[in-house]
Amino acid sequence: SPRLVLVLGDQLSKGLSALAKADKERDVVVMAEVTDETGYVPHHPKKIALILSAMRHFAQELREDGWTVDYSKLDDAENSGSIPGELLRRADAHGAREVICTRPGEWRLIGALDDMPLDLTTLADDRFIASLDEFNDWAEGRKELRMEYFYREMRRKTGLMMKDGEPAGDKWNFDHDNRKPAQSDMLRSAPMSFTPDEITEEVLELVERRFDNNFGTLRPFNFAVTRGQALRALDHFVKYLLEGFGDYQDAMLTGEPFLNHSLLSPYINLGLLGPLEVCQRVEEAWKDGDAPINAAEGYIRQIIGWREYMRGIYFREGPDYTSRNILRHDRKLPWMYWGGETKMACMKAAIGQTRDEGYAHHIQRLMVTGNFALLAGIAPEEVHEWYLSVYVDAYEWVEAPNVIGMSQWADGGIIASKPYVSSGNYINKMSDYCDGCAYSVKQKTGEGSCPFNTLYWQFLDRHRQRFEGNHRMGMVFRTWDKMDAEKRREVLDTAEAFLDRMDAGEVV
Ligand code: FAD
Ligand code: DLZ
Ligand code: SF4
Repeated sequence: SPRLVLVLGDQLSKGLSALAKADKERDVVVMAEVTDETGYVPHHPKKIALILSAMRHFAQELREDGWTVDYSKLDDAENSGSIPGELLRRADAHGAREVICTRPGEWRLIGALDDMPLDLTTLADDRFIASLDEFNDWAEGRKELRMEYFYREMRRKTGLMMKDGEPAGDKWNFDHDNRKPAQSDMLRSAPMSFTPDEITEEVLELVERRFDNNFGTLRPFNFAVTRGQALRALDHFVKYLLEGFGDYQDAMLTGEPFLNHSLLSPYINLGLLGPLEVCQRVEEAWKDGDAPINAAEGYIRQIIGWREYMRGIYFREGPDYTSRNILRHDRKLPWMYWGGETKMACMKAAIGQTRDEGYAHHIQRLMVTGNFALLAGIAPEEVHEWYLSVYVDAYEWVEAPNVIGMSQWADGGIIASKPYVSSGNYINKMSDYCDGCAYSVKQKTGEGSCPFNTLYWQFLDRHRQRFEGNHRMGMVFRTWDKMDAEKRREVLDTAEAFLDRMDAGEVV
């Protein structure tokens, strides 16, 4: 009898370990659209559409390659609604007992598969540069798991931008060149966009019918849904946008949701592009003189450094990671995150483009919506669910360490040596948002002052015991202590009043 080969929605790679182990002549590939996966959080409609359309296209390509594929559509009458359910159903139909899978990217699903009454062989997901063993070996015995050191190992391992064992340009990291604010530039290319074909159109109608109430705008839908298209998107980025990536990677501009970012994370995370091939393409552009070293190095670091490091942490820390809450934050996520009104121009811009595009770039996620949630003391689990829902590239293995660890400091500093908090000043420096805001970034307290300004101090005051001893934060506490007592009182009162109004559901 055949074995079943599970291919999940984010495992759309021809070289997937489960496929490599299987026999085209004998085995049956199982792919399934199921309500368990489309419903564990209220995913953005663009995210659901991308995954389902890419799955349908991938199934078609597998069939063209000669595989037998049992594909379950979400609307099929017999659909059991879960991945284990669909495997059991297919096992019955074929008289099969054995299932081969590549390890899923989420503890929830790993557990569900392990509980199945079938013979399961789980293979490592080798679409990453570092295996989990390699990451754990690197982490073992270290007091601090700093990304920068892990990144250097990955540079050595891949040989990317290395010369005779030394980093190209004699520096590992060119980040200090990468903090320029951006100007509006009519000549900057937009990311590549693709017209939906028949398969995608059918999916869009399905998503419209079934997920109309989820936060997020479905149309226009212009994502790549095949590897071929994703490769064109990669080409487009390298040709037109990479050059300015380094300089402007931290900048934010009203009305320009993408700037020089690559928008490749959805495709890499789905398996349509491999992380190494993306980096090799970027390295090649640098070698050919088409991209400066700070752009190429910065980009490669995000992928072979941050992305791999986040995955290592997620699997190293275990299933309880998403419920960590070291700072004991328990405020409810305010309605503005789900599209409710806000007077804060930066939040409005970041959340607005998230609703429209399922996308915000790193600094918007970290220093606007993430910063605000941390300062306001929102429960990290709610913040985690929001990020997992609203971004097209969000899968728990990469989202949770970014949110729970990097952004909300809820893991107690495994990822970030100090919390990513800032006053309005940082946002003002890196964006043009403050120009059009109802609040004044220059004003430090009182009615009309930028909420980030007062919440920042209130956060530090609230968590003084924990952070005072952190050598990178001593300075800010000294600044706070130098303010006169009355001013400090006013700052704290303004912050409290703001939070009270927010909790009462007022538009803030
Ligand atoms: P670019 O700016 O063009 O960067 C290039 C690539 O580097 C990305 O495609 C991505 O693959 C990788 N990368 C960059 N930073 C990170 C990082 N911190 N972690 C992992 N990979 C990184 N990324 C996700 O893929 N999924 C998520 O759910 C996710 N959630 C995030 C939540 C928060 C609070 C924060 C601060 C960051 C999150 N990130 C997440 C990381 C990063 O913001 C996105 O990878 C990036 O914005 C994707 O857009 P891009 O492809 O245009 O990226
Ligand atoms: C995110 C997602 C969605 C929305 N739908 C499906 C689906 O219908 N079928 C499927 O196999 N996978 C889907 N996924 C991706 C899975 O949730 C993903 O494999 C796990 O979260 C592990 O990363
Ligand atoms: Fe955001 Fe404050 Fe600037 Fe308004 S003034 S855009 S709230 S940082």
